[in-house]
Amino acid sequence: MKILVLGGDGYLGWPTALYLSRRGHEVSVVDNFARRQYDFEMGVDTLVPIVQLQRRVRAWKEVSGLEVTTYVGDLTDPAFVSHVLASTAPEAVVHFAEQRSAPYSMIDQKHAVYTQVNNVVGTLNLLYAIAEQDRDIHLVKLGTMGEYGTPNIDIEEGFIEITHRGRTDVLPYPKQPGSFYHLSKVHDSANIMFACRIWGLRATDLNQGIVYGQETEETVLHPDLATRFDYDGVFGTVLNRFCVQAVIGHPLTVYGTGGQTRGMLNILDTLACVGLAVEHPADAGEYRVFNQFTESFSVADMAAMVARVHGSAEVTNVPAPRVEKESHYYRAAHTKLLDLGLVPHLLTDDVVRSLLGVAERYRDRVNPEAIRPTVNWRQTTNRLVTSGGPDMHDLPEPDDAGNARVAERA
Ligand code: NAD
Ligand code: USQ
Repeated sequence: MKILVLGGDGYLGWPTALYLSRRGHEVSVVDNFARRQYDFEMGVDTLVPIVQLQRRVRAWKEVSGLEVTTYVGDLTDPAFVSHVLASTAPEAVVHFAEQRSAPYSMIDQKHAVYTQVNNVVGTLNLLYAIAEQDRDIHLVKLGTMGEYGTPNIDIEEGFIEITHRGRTDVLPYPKQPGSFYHLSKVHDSANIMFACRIWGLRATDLNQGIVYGQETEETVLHPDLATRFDYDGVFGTVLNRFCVQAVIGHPLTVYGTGGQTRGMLNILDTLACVGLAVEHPADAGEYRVFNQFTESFSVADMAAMVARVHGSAEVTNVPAPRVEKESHYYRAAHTKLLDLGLVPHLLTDDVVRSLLGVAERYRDRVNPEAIRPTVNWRQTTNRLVTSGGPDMHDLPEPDDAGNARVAERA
């Protein structure tokens, strides 16, 4: 198939592009390098070094003999989106290209607005381009399990049957996301579902859990094929962070009591799930939702597991920088990808050991200053990692007026 991978320079987009290319698909990637810019902005860097996209693509050609075409541009530019779609005439578009960090979206108003404009407008431009050029194109969109939040009932895959005053309907599952980033995904989902309804588009919304891991069958073939690995307080995700922290002797930063439970998956399963979705397209006019995770764990359980496998890592409870339930019910359906044939890579001690191995290999590149969480959800203004802002431990408890006391300090 001809497949366009949007966000193909990112943590997940790049290895997915290689995976699809190796499976015989004709792959083009799009990116505006926004992710690399966030690193410059915050003064941090990926733990595993990555080379420029053009060099990555050359390395892939050398190793595999396969071509991947690149387009550099921004999805918020409708002319660019239209041009790329017309030039590639894809059968499927895999859309990873969004600002994906919850803390980044909560830094301040500017970052919240940027996140929602970038994500919602980019997706809307894409929906228009598909509707205008070829309504048969299957949109595979990366959403998030965080769209649902943590309700006190079972989470279904996208839709729930509700009986109300004697009448029954199947309705979109209620959404209670936990950041302006997660909210951008909710807005995307509503827009995509609407576009399927009015224009007959076909779309799969992959509500993905938190991904861990860095190596895939393709990225290990050459050092220039490596994908990024983030451990900083803004972009690093929980399990990847804990492994880096363990290796450099930093206590594992459990936020609050660590009772937050989340759906998790191995990066290898991200690739497999996207492949399954692409190769089993939605019907014309169908908007379907797959919950893309394989297991759920509490944050405290993940810290305990990393500490045990590592042997000498300590765990610390950091005052919770986010506003989230630390003790809650969590049971989410995730059968649709299994029904399509997904064989999950589960989180075993060996997997944790291999993550620790990646961190160990690059431990000299770790900047311990980048580890502490710097974004407090209760404030409307936070300072970035490099600007010498106050340590989270020093922050005053928020009062009812939100920022009054912080403003006083400033
Ligand atoms: P990433 O930031 O590494 O990759 C996203 C890529 O998209 C980056 O290379 C970035 O430069 C590009 N991009 C952003 N805005 C763009 C725009 N307007 N135009 C063109 N390119 C743009 O993120 P990731 O971890 O690879 O995540 C990919 C997708 O998967 C995101 O949509 C994210 O929300 C979703 N997701 C990620 C995780 C996870 O744990 N990493 C979990 C669930 C869902
Ligand atoms: N957490 C800690 N300590 C840390 C880092 C995080 O306790 O050092 C906690 C957080 O408070 C949260 C949980 O771990 O309860 C997950 O945090 P995270 O930063 O690993 O993940 P999150 O902010 O939810 O975002 C990540 C990706 C995002 C994706 C989402 C999937 O960055 O793109 O959408 O995972 S999900 O969580 O299912 O919504």
